[in-house]
Amino acid sequence: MQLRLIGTGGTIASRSTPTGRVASVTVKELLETARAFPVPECAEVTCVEMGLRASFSLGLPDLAALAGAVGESLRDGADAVVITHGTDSMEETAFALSLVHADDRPIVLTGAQRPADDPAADGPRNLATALTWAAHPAARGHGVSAVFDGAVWPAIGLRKTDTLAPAAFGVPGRGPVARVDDGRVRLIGRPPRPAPLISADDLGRLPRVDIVPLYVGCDTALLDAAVAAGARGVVLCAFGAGNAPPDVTEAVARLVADGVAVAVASRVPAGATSAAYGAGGGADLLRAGAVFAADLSPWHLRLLLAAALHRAEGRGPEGAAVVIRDWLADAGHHDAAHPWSGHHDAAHPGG
Ligand code: DAS
Repeated sequence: MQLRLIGTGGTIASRSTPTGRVASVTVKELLETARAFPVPECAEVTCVEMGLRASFSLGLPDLAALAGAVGESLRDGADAVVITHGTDSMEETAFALSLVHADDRPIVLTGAQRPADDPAADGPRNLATALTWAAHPAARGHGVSAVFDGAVWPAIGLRKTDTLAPAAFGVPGRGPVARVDDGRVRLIGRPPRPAPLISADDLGRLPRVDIVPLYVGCDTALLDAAVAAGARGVVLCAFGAGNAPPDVTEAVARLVADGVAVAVASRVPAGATSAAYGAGGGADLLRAGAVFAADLSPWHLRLLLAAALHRAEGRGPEGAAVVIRDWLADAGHHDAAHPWSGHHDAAHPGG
């Protein structure tokens, strides 16, 4: 059993300094600290250092490089890849990798909420747990997952749900796919796994997609600014199940007509979007040409929309919407058509 361990930095690799926490612990050192806990004895672990970075400073070219390193590790014959990563953007990296990798061999991310020099550091145990899950036969076919505080979470739907607590992650509305307790794996479920949409290199050249939050009293200034900055797509972080004030909905119709793709996620952490309300709300957003994307978080939907625009090159917002709907169906979201979807593609209301 060959495991490849890739270090990218984050709190798991950080120590306190007079100017704040800074990543300075190499992935080899992290592996040594993890050996204080049960780690798979049958596995030979080789380490690759990709940089000691805070995950809140990563960009898509960094994710492309990481996806490339994962692909290289698999081509080298690794049976699984474990990545140490900052928690702040782990959900985006995990989702981005899931858009790229089709292999049955597991890709597992982990990190820590407490730095390496904390007397109660959680990183060593998390890393040992991640190695145990990665090496276990039950992990095969799961695609990308994240291991934290004994729970194994799927990449799709993953969210950081607590700023500081050791149980930092969750998939709202669903449970973990497995638990690992004292080196023993307990499998809970296996969510559907859509086929990859893009290559590792594509990740570094996706079109710009911005996320625009909606809030009481908001206007269309941020939406227009995103498009002026070059966004080819916008994700609305919308009210409730996917509603917007009427002037935002009017602006969405204008943008879609101009070839800008608009997708709808919710400000609410759990539950699916649903194009239910008129008076400028979700039903009108749907008629304006926005695509609804089940319960994807704004951060995941931003990556999915960018990948869909890349895939649908030249086919505009409707081409991207088709890619998103197909992907959502493969991910298990089988929504019935909305009777109120009006003139806009009533047979495919957008998830
Ligand atoms: N919040 C820190 C972490 O958990 C910083 C980061 O994401 O890199 O790693």
